[in-house]
Amino acid sequence: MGWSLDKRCLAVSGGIGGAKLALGLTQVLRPDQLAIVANSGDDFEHLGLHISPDLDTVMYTLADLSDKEQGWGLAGESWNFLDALDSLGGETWFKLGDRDMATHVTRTRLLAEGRTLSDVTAYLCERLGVHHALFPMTDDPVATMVRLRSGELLSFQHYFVRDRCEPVVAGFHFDGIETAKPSPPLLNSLRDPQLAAIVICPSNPFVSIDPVLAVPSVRQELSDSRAPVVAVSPIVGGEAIKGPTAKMMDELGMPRTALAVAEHYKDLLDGYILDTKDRQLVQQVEALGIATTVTETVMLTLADRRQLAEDTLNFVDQLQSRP
Ligand code: FO1
Repeated sequence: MGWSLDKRCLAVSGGIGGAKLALGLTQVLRPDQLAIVANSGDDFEHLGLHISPDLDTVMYTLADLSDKEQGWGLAGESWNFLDALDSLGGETWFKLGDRDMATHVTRTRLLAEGRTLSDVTAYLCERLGVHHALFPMTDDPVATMVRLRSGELLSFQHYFVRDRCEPVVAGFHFDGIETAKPSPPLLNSLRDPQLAAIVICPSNPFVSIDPVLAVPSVRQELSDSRAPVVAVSPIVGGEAIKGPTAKMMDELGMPRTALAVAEHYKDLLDGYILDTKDRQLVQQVEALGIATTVTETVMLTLADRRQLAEDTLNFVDQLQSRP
């Protein structure tokens, strides 16, 4: 793989699925070669705490501290705080483990002291031994809202956790996005002359990737960058590996195919990575003007994560850096 030390990669990630590829990329790229921007549209105030679920999911995954079955939260967690909160009649639908609480309390304290979300994330990563750069899409407040077919607007975590993704969606709204500015580290990464790849990880396109792309000027920066933009399909054989992506596509009237996701990202992409199960879609994706490659994209082991990362970077190398 021709990744000389002066070439850099920016990965765009949401929660669980994206974090797996982000981890794979950390296995093949040095800290100064890889930066990860995470969705902060899932962030919300809960019990007086500022909670950043996707940033924490990526951070814990890179720190090798995450609960591997759940994908979010910490391994070996205890739940005494939540039990005590329950006995006091507090809200317990959003599961906050005892060790996880330390992260939320620390983030809330540092934000209250005037630190930016980017700075707080860098502080937490440094304390947890995460050496690759991880930062939010913006330091400004953005709240992903889910518009239901009933017309009701639901906050993301109410939709995702409290209501277990059961309501029927009609669309999404990113509250505050109009005045949000890209976070300084994101802007630095997008404008880095040594940026040689932008990888959209296999996260939910609507509620994990779209909020990042919706931050004003991000799309423009992406198209101005010489770095090829490639995405790994989050849909394999008509199903999402985890989460509500396929259900959302049904409810949005989109076919639940990897091709439909390529069309969703169309204007941005130079390349698209299909799973071997979707090999038959190559011609249709290429008809969109997007180069494709086919590989195993289902990541069950760390070796799978590393392999997909290598396949992704090799694919980028094949794509000419744009003029
Ligand atoms: N996801 C759940 O499905 N149930 C939970 O109780 C839950 C708690 C939780 C606590 C901290 C945190 O950082 C993430 C948590 N998540 C939980 C995941 C969270 O809902 C994210 O929004 C998803 O990962 C989707 O991005």
